[in-house]
Amino acid sequence: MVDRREKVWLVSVLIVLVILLGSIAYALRTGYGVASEAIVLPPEKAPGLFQPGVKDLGGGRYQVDIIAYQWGFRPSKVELYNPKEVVIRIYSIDVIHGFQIVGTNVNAMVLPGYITTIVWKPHQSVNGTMLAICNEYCGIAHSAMYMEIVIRR
Ligand SMILES: [Cu+2]
Repeated sequence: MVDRREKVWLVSVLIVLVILLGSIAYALRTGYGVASEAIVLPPEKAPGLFQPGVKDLGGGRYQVDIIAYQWGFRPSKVELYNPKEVVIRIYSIDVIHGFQIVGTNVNAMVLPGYITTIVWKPHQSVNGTMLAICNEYCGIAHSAMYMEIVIRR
């Protein structure tokens, strides 16, 4: 004879199991994965295809291509004049790094072999020198890994 409380627990566990397996089956069927804007770029092809620097796309739009390495960013400083939209693309040439612009919601993980793309729309009040740091521990001099983004209005 099964106790009533045992039945409740048994049914609860079965419900959770059905939801879990159903979620996994749904994810596998629909191809759900980790949300990402990452573009695959094999390291051997990167030197010719990914050049660090700032491109002025006009109308306050910029594309900033950054290489992350142990232990810095190249370029180490960029200047943007009255930016409305900044497409930041980051490529790591060695290990996993992070990219965070302090005081903003720009925060991404940079995996070697992928171009990480972030679109940043700096608020009109953003002015002066912004600090961008690596926030994934990447080695002994990780704490010294940063770059400056100078916004001029
Ligand atoms: Cu780091």
